[in-house]
Amino acid sequence: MLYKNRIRSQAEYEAARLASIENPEAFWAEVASNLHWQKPWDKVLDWSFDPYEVKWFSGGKLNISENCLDRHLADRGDKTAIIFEPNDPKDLARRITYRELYFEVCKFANVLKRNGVRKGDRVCLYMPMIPALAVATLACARIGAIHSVVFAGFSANSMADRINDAACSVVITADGMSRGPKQIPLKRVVDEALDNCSTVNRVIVYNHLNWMPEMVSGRDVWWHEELQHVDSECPAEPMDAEDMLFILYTSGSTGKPKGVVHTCGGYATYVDYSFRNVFQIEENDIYWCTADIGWITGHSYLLYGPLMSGISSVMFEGIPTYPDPGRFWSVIDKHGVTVFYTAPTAIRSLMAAGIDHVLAFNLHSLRVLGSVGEPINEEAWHWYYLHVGKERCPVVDTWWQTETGGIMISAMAGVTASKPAHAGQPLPGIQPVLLNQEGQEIEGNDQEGYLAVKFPWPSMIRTTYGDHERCYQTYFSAYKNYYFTGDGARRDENGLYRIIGRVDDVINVSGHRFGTAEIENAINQNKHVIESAVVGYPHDIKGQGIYAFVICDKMPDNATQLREDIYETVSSEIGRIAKPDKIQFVTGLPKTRSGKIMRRILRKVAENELGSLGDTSTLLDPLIVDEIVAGKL
Ligand code: 7RM
Repeated sequence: MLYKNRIRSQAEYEAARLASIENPEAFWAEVASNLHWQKPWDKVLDWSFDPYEVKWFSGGKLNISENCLDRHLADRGDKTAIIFEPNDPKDLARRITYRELYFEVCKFANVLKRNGVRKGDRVCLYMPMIPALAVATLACARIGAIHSVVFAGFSANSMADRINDAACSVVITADGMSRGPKQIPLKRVVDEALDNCSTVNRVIVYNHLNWMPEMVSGRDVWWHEELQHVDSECPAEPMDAEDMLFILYTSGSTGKPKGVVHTCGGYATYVDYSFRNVFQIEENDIYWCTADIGWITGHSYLLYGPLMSGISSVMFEGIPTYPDPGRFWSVIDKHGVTVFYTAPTAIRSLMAAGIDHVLAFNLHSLRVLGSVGEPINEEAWHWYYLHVGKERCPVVDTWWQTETGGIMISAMAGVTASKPAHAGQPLPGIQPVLLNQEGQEIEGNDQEGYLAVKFPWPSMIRTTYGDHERCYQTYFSAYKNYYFTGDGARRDENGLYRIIGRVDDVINVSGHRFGTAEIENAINQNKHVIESAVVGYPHDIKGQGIYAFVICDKMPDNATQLREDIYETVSSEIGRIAKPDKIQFVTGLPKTRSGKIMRRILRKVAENELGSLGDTSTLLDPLIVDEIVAGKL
C-alpha cells in the first residue's frame, strides 16, 4: 500500500503519482477508504468528457457530516473543533468541541426538517462568519439538503439571482454582521432580495447582534425559538456518492454567474485527501484558513477538510486590518496557530502596513504557511516566508478553482519541491497538461500554454446547476476531451507549474472572480450609462484592479458625482466587492467594423503600456484611441 493517509517524502510522492496514472481506480479506492462509508461503492469511476459525465464511487453511500462529526465522537469528542475569533478583539473567543458541534448540527438539522426542508431541497445561506454558519451548512449536509452559500458581501440582486436560479425554498440569515468598524444589516438585504423571489417560503434568522429586525409573519422564524421545539437526535441521511452536496456560484466570462455543483462522495474524498497531504496535517494542529465560507476555499478548507481530519479550525469573523494591521498576527499568537492559509492580497496589504505589526507578536507556533486565490508575486512570497514564517515554515502556493473542488497543483508542505511564485507539481491523481492554440499537448519542460486536465478527479464539477450544456460548453468544448481551466501556465525546467493568470474575460480582484461582462452589465444599469467596457489591470494590493471605460448620455459636468453614482449602481447590482477602481468617461470605444470591442487596446491603456497599442487601423474609428489615451487615469 503506497498511500496511507499521507505522503511523507518526495519518493513516496513520485511513487503515488505513477501509481495513480497506471491504475487510477485502485489509487482512488485506497484514498476514499480513509472515509467512513455507510455502504461501499460498486464502481470507482465511469467517465466521459465528450459528452461530459463522470460518476465516482457509484453505489456507495456516505454522509459528509457524519465524517466531520460522528466519526470523531469516540476519540475526539472533547477536542476543540472550532475556535471562533470574533470581529472585535475585546469580545471573547469561543471554543466548540466536536461533541458540542455534533449536537448543535443535529438540533439545527431538526429545525430544518421542522421547517419543511427535505433531501434534495435547496437552501440559501447568507450569513456572517460565525459558528452558526458552520452549523447551518453541516445541518444541510446532514439531511441531504443542498446548500448554496452566498457570500455576505453580495447585494440583494445577486442573492435573488442565485436563489431563483436554484429555486431555493429556505433562506438562513442573521440580523446583521460586523466587519471591522462597519455593521451590515443582513436581514434587510434578504428582505429586499425576497421581493423578487417566489420560491422561498421560510427565512430562519439567527440573532447575532440583538438588532431585532422586523419579521415577516408566516415567513420568518427565529433560529433560537425554533431550537426550543426539537431534540438533539438526527441520524445522518445516507447519501448516494453522486447526490448533490452543494451549489456554489462563480463568475465566468459571460454575464451570469454559474451554479457549480459538487457531489457527496467525490468531493468528500478529494477534500480530505488534499487537505491532509498539502498541509501535512498532524493531530494537534491549530489550523486557520482566513477565507470566508462564502467562497470555495472556506467550504473545502475551513469547514469540511479540517473537520474530516478531526483537527481544530479557527473561524474569524473580522478583517485583517481591524482594529489594526496586526490583527492576523495577534490571532496566530493568541491561539497558537500552526498552519495558516491566506490570500496574496491579504499578504500584500499587511506587507504595506509595515513589519512592526508582525514583530509585535510571537509566531513560533507556525509550522506551515499557505497561499491561495491568485498568483503570489515573488516579493510577497519572500515577505511571507521571511517575516511570518521566519524562514522555518514551508510555503504552499495552492492552485485550484471553485470547479475543481480541491487543491490541484501545490507542493506538499516540507515534503515535495517548492519554489517562490510557483504552485509546484500536481497532487497524485491529478493529470494537468499544457495545450497550444490548436489544442495539442505541449510535451516536455520549460514550456508555456493553456492549463487543462486530461483525466477526471473525484471533486471535479459535475454540472452547472440547471444547465448541463453550459457546463459542457464552458469547460469541455474549447479543447475536446480536456477540462479547460481558463488559466495560462508555465512548466519550468523541473516540471513545476507557475500559474500566469486567466486567459479569458475573467478578472481576479483580491482573489474574487468577476466576469468583465458581469461588471459591464451592472454599470450599464445606471441611467446615465449608454455603454461600458471593463478590463483588469495590475494592482499593487488587489492583484488586479477593475478599470471601466464608460460612455454616458453626455460627458458629465461633475465626474466625481457620476462616479459615485456608478459605484452605487455596481454595489447594488453585484455587491461592494465589485466596485471599479477607475472609471474613465469616454465618447466612444475602440470597436472593429463588426462592432466587437477591442479589449486588447483598452487593456494596454489600463496597464499604461501606451507604446504598444498595436494595429488600430482596422477600427471603425481609429481616432477614438487618441481620445482614450489622452483621458487615461
Ligand atoms: C481557490 C480559488 C480560481 C482562479 C483560478 C486562478 C486563480 C487560484 C491560484 C490562482 C495562481 C494560485 N477558486 N488562482 N489559486 N492563480 N496561483 N495559487 O481561488 O474559483 O475563486 O478562483 O483563481 O486564476 O482559475 S476561484
